Amino acid sequence: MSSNKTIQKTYDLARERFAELGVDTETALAKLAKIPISIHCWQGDDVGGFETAGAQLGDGLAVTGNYPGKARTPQELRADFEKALSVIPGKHRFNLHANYAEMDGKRVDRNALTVRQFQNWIDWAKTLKIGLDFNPTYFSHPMVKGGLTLTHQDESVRKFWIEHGIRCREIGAGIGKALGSTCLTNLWIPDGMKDTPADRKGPRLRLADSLDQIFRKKIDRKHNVDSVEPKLFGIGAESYTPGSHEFYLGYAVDRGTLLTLDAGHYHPTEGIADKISSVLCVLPEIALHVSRGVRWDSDHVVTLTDDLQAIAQEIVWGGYTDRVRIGLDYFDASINRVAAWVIGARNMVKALLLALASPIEKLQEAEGAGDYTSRLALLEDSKMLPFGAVWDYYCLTQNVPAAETWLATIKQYEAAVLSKRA
Ligand code: RNT
Ligand code: ZN
Repeated sequence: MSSNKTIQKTYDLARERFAELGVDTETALAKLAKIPISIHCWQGDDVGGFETAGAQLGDGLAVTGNYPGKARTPQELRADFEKALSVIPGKHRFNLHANYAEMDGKRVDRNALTVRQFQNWIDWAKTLKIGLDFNPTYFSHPMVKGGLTLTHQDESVRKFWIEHGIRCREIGAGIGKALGSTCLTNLWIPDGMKDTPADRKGPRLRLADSLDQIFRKKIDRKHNVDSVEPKLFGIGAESYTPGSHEFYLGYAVDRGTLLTLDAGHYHPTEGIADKISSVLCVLPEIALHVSRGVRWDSDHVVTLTDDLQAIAQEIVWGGYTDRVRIGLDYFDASINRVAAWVIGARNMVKALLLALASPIEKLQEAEGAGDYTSRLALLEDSKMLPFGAVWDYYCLTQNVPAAETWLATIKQYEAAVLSKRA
């Protein structure tokens, strides 16, 4: 592998090449260092959480694979994530789910959780100087009845889950206040129907009412902001999802929440990139769950696809870096989970770098002049620019391994730590 000197030399040449197209790579890297990615806790333990040992995942979510070494305790998950962070350039956030509560001996049910069950996470985040985000957990629980939560006909079921939503916003506010960094509390429910419903309206009206109860209390937006996450379908809910895109888009606009666009939640060929500027015409802020569906919402590890690049381009080229909270959402249990975190997160950062170092001014100039020939020509030729040299240099300046060399660190960790887990 290249020495630091080679990386520097290669970068110096690359920098000149980018400058020829009007791109200042120094500015691009300074901007890149300021974009946090909210990295999801649930890749580390297959969405298991720590409420009860060996919780059964279901309710539309599925993790496949049984690669050894998954985190079995909060301590292990924290250590694994620290290892991942040590090879991801930039300053990022950690995205918790309510089922990662630490009970400290006495079991607290979802409708009674408080920030106390997350104090260890807060203390840990403080020592790492990172922000935390949060999610209510509307799955893997006996009160999910027939796959339904906030839309259930039975008021007692809805009430339980409304209380859970209320508690989670309070927890989000507590987290945001304690860390001095606004927490995003993102709400997704699995509710839906396997087969053709006879009533599409009722569940939606109940969902709107449940959400209104959850969001009734005003919370200082400095500490917590709320978001709602639409979905087209889930396993076992193929025919109908009350919380559809149109439902939540309208809800977010009307009630002033954020909207979370998950890359796996639309028709298989429908990307979320084009939705970003569309919804940001009306919403002040949105959140993303960057994921990769393969044939369905399969939550594969994020790779550097055209879809990912289109998402990053829209955020960067639209000037939206302060209005889009970028988060990751995938879970793969068939490979080393720490590596899965790293690969997906590094790819997200790479995609942002590609967008930041693109000759966007020249592209927009050509477009403005109606010269679509030049636009297409430059768009295609710019794909051959020496981005790799800039990426390696960025890793160097961020004190993380460049190119493929990070893997050795994770393999060592696997041999020393992960492989010893039963
Ligand atoms: C499910 C949603 C949701 C979950 C996480 C675990 O389809 O994408 O965001 O993946 O909350
Ligand atoms: Zn999601």
